[in-house]
Amino acid sequence: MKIYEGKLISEGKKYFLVVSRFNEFISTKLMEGAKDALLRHGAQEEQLEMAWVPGAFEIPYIAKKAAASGRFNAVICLGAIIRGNTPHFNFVASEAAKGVAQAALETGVPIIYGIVTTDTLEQAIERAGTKSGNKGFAAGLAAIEMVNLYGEIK
Ligand code: INI
Repeated sequence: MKIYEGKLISEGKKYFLVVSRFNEFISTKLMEGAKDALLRHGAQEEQLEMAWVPGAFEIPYIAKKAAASGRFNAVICLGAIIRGNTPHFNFVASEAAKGVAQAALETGVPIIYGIVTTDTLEQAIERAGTKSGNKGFAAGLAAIEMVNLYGEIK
């Protein structure tokens, strides 16, 4: 059986990061984590571009535009959706997840979902470089793997 696996080499590939400004304290840490993963696996700073969007709800719109431009091997979506006292959280979280998945399927470009969805601010902090690692770093690794895997399957 032939098995396909994406290598963790980001050299020569271009990445676009979409980062939400809402809960910017968390999303900046996720962005730094993703960048760290890309650079430490061989990417050069010049291969990276990023955009700030107001909130996670707006992420899919810009992720799709970046993916459809054909200039990037992968798009990485980063943000933090933290539960509040109203149902707003549910709408933002489900639209962000649905929109990112839809953008990836429609463009055929790997679009990585690095948006943390948590019940509390503490849980978000835990996922932004403390107790539970940095989900941005994990999203960066997933992007590298998907780009290489995508290139493997002819
Ligand atoms: N945006 C987030 O990125 N995280 C959140 O936790 C959040 N909550 O809970 O409200 C949030 N809301 C803003 C939303 O993404 C849009 O920017 C806004 O509704 C304008 O369209």
